[in-house]
Amino acid sequence: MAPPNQLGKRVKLTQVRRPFIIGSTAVPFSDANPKPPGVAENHTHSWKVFVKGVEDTDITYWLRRVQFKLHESVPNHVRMVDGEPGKPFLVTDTGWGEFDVNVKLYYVNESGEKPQTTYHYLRLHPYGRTEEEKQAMITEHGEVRSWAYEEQLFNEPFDAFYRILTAGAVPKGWKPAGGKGKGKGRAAAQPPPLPDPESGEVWDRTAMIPASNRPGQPFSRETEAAEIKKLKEAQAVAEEWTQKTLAELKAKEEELARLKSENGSATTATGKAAS
Ligand code: SLL
Repeated sequence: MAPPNQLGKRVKLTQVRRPFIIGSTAVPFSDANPKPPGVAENHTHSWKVFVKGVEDTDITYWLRRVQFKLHESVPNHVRMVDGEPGKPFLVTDTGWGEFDVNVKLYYVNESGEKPQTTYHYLRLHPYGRTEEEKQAMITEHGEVRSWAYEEQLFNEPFDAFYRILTAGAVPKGWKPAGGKGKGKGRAAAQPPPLPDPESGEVWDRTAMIPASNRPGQPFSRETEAAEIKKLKEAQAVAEEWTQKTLAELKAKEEELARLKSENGSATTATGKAAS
């Protein structure tokens, strides 16, 4: 971490959000995915676990390195991966079992942020709440994907880091043409103007997400809309249950009140009779 006095002040009342993906992909060994020589007899799958940008955009301008802590049965189970611009932070290996991967994110020095830990469960087998969901996961070579959309929030970032985060969007993989942006090459170094927000294009150094899904790019506004629809439907079901339960409760309370009053008048009647 850079010493705090070099980071400037914190930018108050400001939050910068950056989407990213944590995921794993596993494939069972088969003719289509042969076991490499030297891999242990009991290993059944090859797998990879990664942290990367949505649409494979660069995230190394805010994320410097990732430590993947694997299950202790995996040789050399703590893997440190340094960022390479535009490439995922990636670990590949083989094994026989599923486990929780401890994923520690190290931010760029200018951020002044401490590392943060998150988790990802490495899946080898199709999963889901229903048999149908599990079946839907099975692909041609038995590949199992467990990918999650995440958002990194930077609250009141330091001035120097805020400037890095907001230095300006550039098309994916864009490099200034000619030199390092000094002297003559300078005009050519300006990135083109931003695309129309509705175009669905995704640029580096932004929080953009694509308009629709494509193979290998499952997170988009389309996915978001489908998720919102599912949540609304679930909310409607939950509300219906609540109404039904409340109606039942009311009926029971009325019944209780009726029985109590019947009981009360019976006691009074008995009391009167006895006196
Ligand atoms: C289980 N909770 O007990 C899991 C642990 C561990 C899987 C699974 C090691 C591979 C290797 C491996 O696949 N470990 O020997 O390199 O089911």
